[in-house]
Amino acid sequence: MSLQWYPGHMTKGRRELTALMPSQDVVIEVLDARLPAASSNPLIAEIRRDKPCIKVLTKSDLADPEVTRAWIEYFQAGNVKAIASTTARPADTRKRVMQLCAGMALHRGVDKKVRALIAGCPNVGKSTLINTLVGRNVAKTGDKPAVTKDQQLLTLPNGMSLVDTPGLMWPKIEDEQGAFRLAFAGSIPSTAIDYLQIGMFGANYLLHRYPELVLTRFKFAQLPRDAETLLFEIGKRRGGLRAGGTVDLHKAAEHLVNDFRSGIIGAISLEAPPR
Ligand SMILES: Nc1nc2c(ncn2[C@@H]2O[C@H](COP(=O)(O)OP(=O)(O)OP(=O)(O)O)[C@@H](O)[C@H]2O)c(=O)[nH]1
Ligand SMILES: [Mg+2]
Repeated sequence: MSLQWYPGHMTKGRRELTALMPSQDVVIEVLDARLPAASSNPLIAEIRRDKPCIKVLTKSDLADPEVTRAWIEYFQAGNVKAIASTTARPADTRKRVMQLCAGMALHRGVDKKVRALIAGCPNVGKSTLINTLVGRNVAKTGDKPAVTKDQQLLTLPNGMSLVDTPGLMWPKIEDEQGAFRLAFAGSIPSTAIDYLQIGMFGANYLLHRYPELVLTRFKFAQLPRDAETLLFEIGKRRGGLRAGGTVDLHKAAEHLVNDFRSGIIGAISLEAPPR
């Protein structure tokens, strides 16, 4: 699967990010804690170069805590710091990001106001993080990709400036596994990729990596033998049985994708750091 989804505003977003970068002290790169590698946009690394960076692994409430810890450790290096965040603990996130920002912009002098920009791929939680840092809802958020279409500059009470930026996708996604992870988590819209394909990917992954969560969530006596059987069984349980005993697998896939995204199946990570 080679995927092409590159809305017009992303070309503008990329240009604006490049123009903004030189004036900034810190880049807050937002990654989805469930897929920190697949949601790392190489374009952002390219534009950032060696500017100090805080990698914020958002939605950590939805990710496998042990795997998230491994990612945090994996990312720490020189002028790159990594932390996990969740909307369940906003005060914690605010405090840690502020402390790191202050520490990383020290070269400009203690009395200088820190300038930070927030970047990342679509739907990872950039605007939500802005709202957490500002302490009220100043940026529009939504549970689908490409909600933010323009840069938004905000000033915090302490004088620090923060820029929210539109999610940036790659012009062409070549890595099939990465594309499936992004789609399963909701960073690629369901209009750009087939739901059934995403559902099959998810079903396969969950069966292999989190079988016990699958058993519990869908109350199976035994584990379905493959991805298609899992979708079939989900379809049956959710009233997707059609006349003649066939199941609408598309509907079943949609159920599985939505269950995963909402966290109802459990705390699940889609990838672990290389060892
Ligand atoms: N469970 C959970 N959901 C979160 C968290 N942070 C953000 N979200 C949800 O993720 C979705 C996307 O959040 P946004 O802040 O709009 O994402 P964005 O990166 O600004 O997206 P674009 O502007 O489209 O690029 C929203 O439905 C948020 O409520 C979190 O820590 N936990
Ligand atoms: Mg946004």
